[in-house]
Amino acid sequence: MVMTFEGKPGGKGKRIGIVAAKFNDFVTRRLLDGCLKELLKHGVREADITVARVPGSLEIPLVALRLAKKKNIHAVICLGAVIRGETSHFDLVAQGAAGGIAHAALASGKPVIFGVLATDTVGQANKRSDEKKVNKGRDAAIDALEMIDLMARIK
Ligand code: INI
Repeated sequence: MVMTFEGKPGGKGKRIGIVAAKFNDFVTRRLLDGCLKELLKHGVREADITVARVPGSLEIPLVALRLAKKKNIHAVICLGAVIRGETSHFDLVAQGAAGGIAHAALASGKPVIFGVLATDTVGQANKRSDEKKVNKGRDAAIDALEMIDLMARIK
């Protein structure tokens, strides 16, 4: 018999940290809105959500690790927007953020979710942070809750 583990995204009693970059705020504020709404919809209490705003995506990993190491935080969600058209060092910023966020998860042993958009154009970033349709902040909220449950199931 194959043992299969899968998490379910329940928010009751869950304490979540969110780190959101201010760079490209016109995108990240919509990711943050989508993320917060989804967490509340799943039963996470407002008082159990901590939000930290950092200058840019490169500052996300340090703060994500700080939050993830806190006893009273179950998972951290990282939100940012790196847009190629706007920067020549796109790859450095995108890869630095991705590597640092993965490190924060491994170093803390908790889910640290990658909700950083890396797009070629502003149009693509807008499309992935839509209030009504696709919103990667909303997806990141579900991923965080699912991962918390999955980690609890795998002892
Ligand atoms: N930060 C982003 O979040 N997105 C970007 O597109 C971006 N660009 O274009 O450079 C960006 N740069 C800032 C970087 O994350 C740091 O805040 C900065 O280098 C200071 O460490």
